[in-house]
Amino acid sequence: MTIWFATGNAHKKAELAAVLQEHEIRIPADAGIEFDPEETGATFLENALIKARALYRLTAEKGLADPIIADDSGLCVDALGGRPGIYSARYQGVGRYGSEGGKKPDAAERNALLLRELGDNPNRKARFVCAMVLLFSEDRFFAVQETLEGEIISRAEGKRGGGGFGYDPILWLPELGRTVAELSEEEKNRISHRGKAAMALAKLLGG
Ligand code: ITT
Repeated sequence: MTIWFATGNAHKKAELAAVLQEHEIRIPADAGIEFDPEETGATFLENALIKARALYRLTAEKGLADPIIADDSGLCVDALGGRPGIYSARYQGVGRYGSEGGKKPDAAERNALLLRELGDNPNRKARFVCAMVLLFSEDRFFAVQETLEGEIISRAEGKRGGGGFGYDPILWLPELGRTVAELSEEEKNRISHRGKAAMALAKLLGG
């Protein structure tokens, strides 16, 4: 079945497609659809629904009736009161979250900014959170939220690994002795917030 994934993030698409192998995953960019809805929600789930409904309207206008998946995700750091959380993509360091104007920091810069903000705080506990919805029409959907627990790597160590994206190089998984960026795509999908959420939806979708 064709499923539209309401994202502009190609890394997310690759991760979801690897779990939902039986299905054809399409993102707005695949069809030349401009897609950047304002994420005004107060929670991951609200933002996931905003994205899913926005793409549902756009595809319905084109006469398409395929299911929509959307994910809103981020890194929640305990010692920072759960920040950057829903603002992870817009994090600009020390409590600053930009949405427009100026040059936005790239992932490597955001990682460095976060390590600087956390400093040498001994409480390194953090988790990735992913809220994912499978939406069939405006008011019909399934929702799931999953996490991946870890610790922010020490400032001295900086970052480790070249896989994944975003904050993966700075989230250390003590049980595996590796950062998320040091996992293969398959390993990450097996344990990650997004992978586990996608597996739950895969069961609902069937083969
Ligand atoms: P869409 O909104 O278009 O889906 P996005 O990248 O802006 O793409 P979010 O609004 O959900 O997605 O922001 C999530 C941010 O949280 C993302 O840009 C990363 O910085 C971070 N993040 C989420 N999942 C991650 C993962 O698996 N590994 C590393 N960083 C992740």
